[in-house]
Amino acid sequence: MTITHSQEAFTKAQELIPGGVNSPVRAFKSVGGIPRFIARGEGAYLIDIDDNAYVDYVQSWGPLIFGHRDESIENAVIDAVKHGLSFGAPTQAESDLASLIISLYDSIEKVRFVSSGTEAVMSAIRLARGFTGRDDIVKFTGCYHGHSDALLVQAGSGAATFGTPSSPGVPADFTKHTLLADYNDIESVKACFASSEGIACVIIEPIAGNMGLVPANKDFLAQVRTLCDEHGALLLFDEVMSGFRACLHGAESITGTKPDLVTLGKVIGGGMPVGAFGGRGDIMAHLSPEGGVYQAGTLSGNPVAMAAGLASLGKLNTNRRIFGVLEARATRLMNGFSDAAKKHNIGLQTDVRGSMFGFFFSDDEVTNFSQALKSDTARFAVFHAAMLEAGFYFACSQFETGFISTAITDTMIEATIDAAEKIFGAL
Ligand code: KE4
Repeated sequence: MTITHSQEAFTKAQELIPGGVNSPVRAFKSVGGIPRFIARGEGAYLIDIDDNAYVDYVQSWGPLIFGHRDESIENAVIDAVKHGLSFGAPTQAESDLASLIISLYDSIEKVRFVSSGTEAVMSAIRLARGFTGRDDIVKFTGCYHGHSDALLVQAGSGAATFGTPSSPGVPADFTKHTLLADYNDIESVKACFASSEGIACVIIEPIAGNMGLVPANKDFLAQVRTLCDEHGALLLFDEVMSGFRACLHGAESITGTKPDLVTLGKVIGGGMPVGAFGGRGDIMAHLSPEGGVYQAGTLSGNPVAMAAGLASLGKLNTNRRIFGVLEARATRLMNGFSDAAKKHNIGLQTDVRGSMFGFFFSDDEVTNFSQALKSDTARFAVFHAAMLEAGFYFACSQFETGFISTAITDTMIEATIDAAEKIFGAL
């Protein structure tokens, strides 16, 4: 496979843009090699500027559940563009998408649109703090909630549950109210509540996708809910990735635990920049201009982005069997990987939630971030490069999630399994 044009483009891009990319994970730093510069997407495929085609299991990190250039989404966007790009004034499309989301999430009574998942989470945290009058929040190691200051934290030294900045440029003062717990470990959550004057909210990816795919244990989520209720804290499900990817009615519908607030993104924008946060009406009523918690955005609810989101979500809503089809394909893919790994005595852990799938090169089950960190990332990097060379485009980090789109066929799944089996044999 020749990648001359991507090599040249990457060299040039690095002179212009830090790391040559506009989001760090795209630089292939954790897997090595040259990131492919994409010319276009077609259905299940990405085509790079050297005209190599890849079956795309990343789908822009989740948004493209119908694959690339879905006709109905494309037509909706083109039609919206012909009415104007942006108005900075309310449009019917915003109410239509809001109404659809509210109809699908039992926990969402009102919703506010923004332009990214980061913005959605940052705003929801401010709302939780404004509603409760409390400053402290709890997050989990291994969960990613966008790059706002208070959420760029890692475990403090020793047994401390308070967060310390994980990025230069974040003042310690900005993370001193962020407490860290361990995923699927209720004792660590209790420790946070015990060491705080008052928790505003617990934020969690109920189906974690940013340490690899690590779903929360149902009983654990129920215990977190109980702790929040006992202490008057809000429970915030960050479903920017899992929303409308795991199922149609939110993690609450498959875990049985109902949050107070939810953040969404990716699929609800159909590939255009959209984030959203919503939840209980009495909480959302505290948001400006109804209440005092300020939040705003020039392109929030952009009509072209709303059109893409409505087309994407509308199609999911009228074709609900899609989730069963996608889950069956994801399950086939992961079972195929498991069988191939066993055949070559390679330790592989796999999991599936709807159209989301994940795998770790590890002999042991992965239920939290410290276990995920023990996986063989060097082996993952070799696998990633070899699959790319074979024409299969997987996430360029072990700590990400893969996705199935409706454009990926059973034949493509079988070809992917065959390629993986050959690569496992050579590992
Ligand atoms: P954005 O600001 O990237 O739209 O959303 C942030 C975010 C918030 N919450 C969750 C659960 C998320 O997964 C994300 C973003 N996901 C990553 C993929 N792991 C985006 C890809 C990237 O950073 O380039």
